[in-house]
Amino acid sequence: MSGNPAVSKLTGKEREKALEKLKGWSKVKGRDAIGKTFRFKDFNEAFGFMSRVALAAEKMDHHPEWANVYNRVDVTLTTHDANGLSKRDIELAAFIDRISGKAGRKEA
Ligand code: H2B
Repeated sequence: MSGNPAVSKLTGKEREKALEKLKGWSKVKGRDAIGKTFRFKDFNEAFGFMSRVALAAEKMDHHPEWANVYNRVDVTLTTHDANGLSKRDIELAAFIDRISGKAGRKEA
């Protein structure tokens, strides 16, 4: 999907600045997206995290691509309407980091 003029792709400088502020997010290979893997104590904590993100995402009308296996949640952020990374992804990433506590860790 593309074509919502309200969201535009970040320019080179904008994305550099935005990514500097985020910890542990890395560029996804082969697409204009960022990703981070979160590990929790158990499934209950992982799913609690996902529930909190889901409620915020719905409010923001900006939704993550993600997968969960037991205590692990792999999150990918990109803006489908912009065909790439936009400031909405940065905002959602910052929110996710705030509520994830110390759980977030970059995948080795
Ligand atoms: N989430 C993400 N990640 N990218 C989008 O472009 C997007 C979205 N667009 N959530 C929203 C919903 C749009 O489809 C609705 C109609 O506002």
